[in-house]
Amino acid sequence: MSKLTSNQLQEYNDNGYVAPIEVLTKDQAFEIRKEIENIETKWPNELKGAGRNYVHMISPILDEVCHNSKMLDAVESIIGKNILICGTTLFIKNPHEKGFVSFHQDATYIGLEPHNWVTAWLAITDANEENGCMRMWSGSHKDNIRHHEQKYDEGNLLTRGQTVENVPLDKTTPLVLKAGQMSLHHPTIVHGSGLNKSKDRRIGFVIQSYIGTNVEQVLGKMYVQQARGDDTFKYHQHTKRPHKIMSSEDIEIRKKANDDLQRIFYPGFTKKRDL
Ligand SMILES: O=C(O)CCC(=O)C(=O)O
Repeated sequence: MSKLTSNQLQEYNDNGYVAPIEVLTKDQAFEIRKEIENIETKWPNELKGAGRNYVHMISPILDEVCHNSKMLDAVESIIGKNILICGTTLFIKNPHEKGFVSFHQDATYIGLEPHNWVTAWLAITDANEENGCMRMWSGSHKDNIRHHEQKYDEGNLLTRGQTVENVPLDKTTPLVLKAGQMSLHHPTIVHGSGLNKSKDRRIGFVIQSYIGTNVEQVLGKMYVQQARGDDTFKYHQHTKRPHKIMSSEDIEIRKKANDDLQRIFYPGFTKKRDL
């Protein structure tokens, strides 16, 4: 078992995140990158915009990552042994593009209650200050949900450009990771990330999120897989794991899942981000 140590747990409780956690070797991370780029090459529209969600449903390789025992051991230390995979997202920032993520708290718009869940950000490439790694406002998870402006600003990778304004940058810490390492962050920590100013892509594969089976979706419907333990609550629709890349059956269920996710991200909003 590679559970979090008591120091790591303390770090998570005090700061709202813990990192780095070793998950994959650099070569294994590179294999994941190749899988992502293989999908982008063969199915060019599949991983654009909303297509960056629920990617584990169409690729056995990405699916396998979500069930990685090192990730699950660490997650279990935080949310307990009954764990569901409730969504994945690729946060890709290509060089020379305007992608950034405004400061926000995930719990504000994702509809998962209570907050017995944690987000795992796995670095597929290195993530550093030059290529726009996440910046965390340590300790901000201890406060309530803050006001978020819906800014819809160009390049913002968040759906509605949800933004906590006036975050003191000097109080935020860059979350630097090597390819294959992961961070875990709390539902209410304020975090964001800047532009990629390097010459290569920055890719994060994010399990968004691992949830305890006691967590409900209060804004709509999400599709889950059992990662560990039992689901006696049965709040969510369970889906089966993919056995081959892009099977038509998996594509269909992913489309449903993504349509439902859009309804969660845009409740009552007619304006949508340009994809
Ligand atoms: O990848 C990024 O830069 C931001 C990701 C993020 O906001 C998240 O995983 O909650």
